Amino acid sequence: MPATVTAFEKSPDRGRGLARDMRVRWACEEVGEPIEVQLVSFEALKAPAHRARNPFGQIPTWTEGELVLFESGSIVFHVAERHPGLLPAEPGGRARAITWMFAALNTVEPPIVERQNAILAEGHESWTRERLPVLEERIRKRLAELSAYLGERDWLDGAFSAGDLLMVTVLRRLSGSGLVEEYPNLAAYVAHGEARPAYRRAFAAQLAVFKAAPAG
Ligand code: GTB
Repeated sequence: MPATVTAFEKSPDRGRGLARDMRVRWACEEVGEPIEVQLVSFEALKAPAHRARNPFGQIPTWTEGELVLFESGSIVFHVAERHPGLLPAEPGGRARAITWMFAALNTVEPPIVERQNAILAEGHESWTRERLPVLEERIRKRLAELSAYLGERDWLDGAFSAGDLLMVTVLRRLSGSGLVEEYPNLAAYVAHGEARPAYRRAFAAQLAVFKAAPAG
């Protein structure tokens, strides 16, 4: 039986593939692992049945028989570990790809999440206008460092890996801000990820959910 992944019934990103189920969908498409997607309302996220899957009441979760996982990075790692294609077999390359997974989630994503929270949750506060440039400078620092490392490389370390998959989804969270475009090699890197057939299938699947949801 395929594993079940939870996703927003009605994603606030309006089908732009910015919510974290997109990472899991993409990883599964890369390795050919079929999944069932269970759509969850905001109310249901905080109900005991969902908190039994994720104590923090968030998507995505992964249910595979008795195994229940949460945290998108952990789920992507679980998928990548059990199939060829997302982690190199050679131990050094594998360890470096895992390092990039952590870098995407622990070093690059936090300031991006801060900015998104400032806009979505604190946009009405008087101090948000002054705070945003500070948050954007923090993001630029990380983007500049990543851009300098990436240089002319296609991917972060040799072949495409779960590290790239997570990094591309993290950078996509800046869509519409113009920040990634300040670093042409990062913009090209994101476009390269988005051009992968597996990415396109995953994107289409989450977009179909948004299109099928009643307006409002
Ligand atoms: N660290 C966890 C992980 O990586 O899985 C974080 C999970 C998480 O933040 N999930 C969010 C959630 O369930 C959805 S993805 N939020 C509901 C809640 O906390 O009550 C974050 C997200 C939300 C919206 C947009 N957007 O509109 O663009 C983008 C990303």
